[in-house]
Amino acid sequence: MNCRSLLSLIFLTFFLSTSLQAFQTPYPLEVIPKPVSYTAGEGSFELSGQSVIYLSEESKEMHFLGEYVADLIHSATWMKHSVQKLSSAEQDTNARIVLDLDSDIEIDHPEGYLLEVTPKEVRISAPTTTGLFYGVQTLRQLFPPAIEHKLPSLASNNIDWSIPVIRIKDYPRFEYRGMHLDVARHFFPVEFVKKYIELLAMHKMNRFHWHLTEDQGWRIEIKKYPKLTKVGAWRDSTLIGHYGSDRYDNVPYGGYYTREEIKEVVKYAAERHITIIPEIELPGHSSAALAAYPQFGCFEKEYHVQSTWGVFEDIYCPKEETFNFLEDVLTEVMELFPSEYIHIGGDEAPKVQWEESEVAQKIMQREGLKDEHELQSYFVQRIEQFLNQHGRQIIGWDEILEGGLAPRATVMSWRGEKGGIEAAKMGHDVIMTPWDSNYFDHYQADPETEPLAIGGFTTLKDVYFYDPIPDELTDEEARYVLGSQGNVWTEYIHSGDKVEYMAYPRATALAEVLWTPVENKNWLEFQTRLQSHFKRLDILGVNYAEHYKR
Ligand code: TNX
Repeated sequence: MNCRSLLSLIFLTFFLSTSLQAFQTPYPLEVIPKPVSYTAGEGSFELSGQSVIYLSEESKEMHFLGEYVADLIHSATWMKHSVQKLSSAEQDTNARIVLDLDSDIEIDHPEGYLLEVTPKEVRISAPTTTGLFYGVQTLRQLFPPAIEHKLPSLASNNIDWSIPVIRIKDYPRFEYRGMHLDVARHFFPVEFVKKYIELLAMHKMNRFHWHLTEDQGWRIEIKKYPKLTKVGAWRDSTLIGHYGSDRYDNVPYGGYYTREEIKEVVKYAAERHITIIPEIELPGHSSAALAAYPQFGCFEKEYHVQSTWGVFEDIYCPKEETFNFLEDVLTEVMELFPSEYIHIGGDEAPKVQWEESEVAQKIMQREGLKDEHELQSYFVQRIEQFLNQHGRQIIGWDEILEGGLAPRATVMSWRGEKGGIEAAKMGHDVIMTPWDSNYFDHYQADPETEPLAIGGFTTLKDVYFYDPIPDELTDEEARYVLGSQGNVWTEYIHSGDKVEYMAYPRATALAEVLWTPVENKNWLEFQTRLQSHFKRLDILGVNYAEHYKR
């Protein structure tokens, strides 16, 4: 057989197997990310006005879950379900929804769940409330998309709210399932951030990486250093068009989150089983902080909150005053964010100012450091030690490998997977965010027809086919890859609508990469599921990109 016919045969086999898989599906389970396994049965469960939501035990978290389900149903259907403790349910004859926290169920995964639908009952069982929450998210997607209405539509009476008998067993492939948002290049208000988080929860993502400081703006209130937001949160002007256009709008721009707002967002995320990882950039990307407190730079010069994009030479000076300042800042950050991980940036830090600074050079001599990369490593290690002493761990961009990796650091690999592979081989935890598949600020279709973006080209399909485990790693080393994340840098993203346009549907593909076993993934069938998912996103008011809408 020649090479061409062999290729055709492979293609045909692949095509038949993928399409057969789609047809064999006993019931079109339109859930994203696709569950691990399920079996469908006969009949269906009818929601009724008399149904009750039962909790196997009473706790704040269980009540939140019960009310979350009750609200979802009530706001779309007018059917009001009471939330009660399970014991009172024994004689109950009406259809019921049971949330059962059960450490003995046959799911050997802390985030897994079992969802069993019979004509009489919907039962979600899980060893943790996190598992229950994911079961609830699946239940949500078993209802028709109209369940997403926040006000019942006139048509809601005619909607069939039943769901078919089914048994779903499900758990995630990766423990770190994240999305990032840069709120520094452009600022997004609390209401938008909450909407972004709720969407992550719907897709069973569990980390929100909140990029809070940058050259172009400092976005988190710090009590001890009020100028960080009084000065650092505001820039005079913003670049118009692409990098290098040299055109500016001359409109002052800024904003920041107060401590109260941050607490509100952290609580909102925690209720949705999402950990927020705050990022405080150091030693580079720090123009805004230095504009507020120039004494922490190496030179007596005027620093500015930047109004264009790129990499700037301004950098924190590695002197004791700077470490004291950063430790104070991080102390307040730790007060606000319970996350074990704090992201400390570490990327794109030019060393020119350190080369030229007597202070920096003396510190290098004192510490016996051979070059400025080692000085960066010294800087990061001091911060790591401080955070470790307070029970926290650092994550840094892959540049933290240069000059020596801090002993317990987790590496976020963005310049491809190289840094991640190197770190995993050294026994460090890794989060994969390679720019060619995970940068949702890149174009997703022909730039000619797309709104302005930074560049690059990453289609929905590229995201769907990304696998966070590189071939180069042995099984042992692959265990250090905790998962992956989509990054939404906002140099060219001025509004929440545009964030959604860039993030969706690419984030849905990433959610499936992170949750679903590889053997269950199917690109053709994913696109079919996506069609009803789009209806859901429509009702939720998500401004997703429509290239894959049929
Ligand atoms: C690189 S990813 C950056 C960001 C930019 C982004 C634009 C990383 C660690 N640094 O500062 O916003 O590219 O795609």
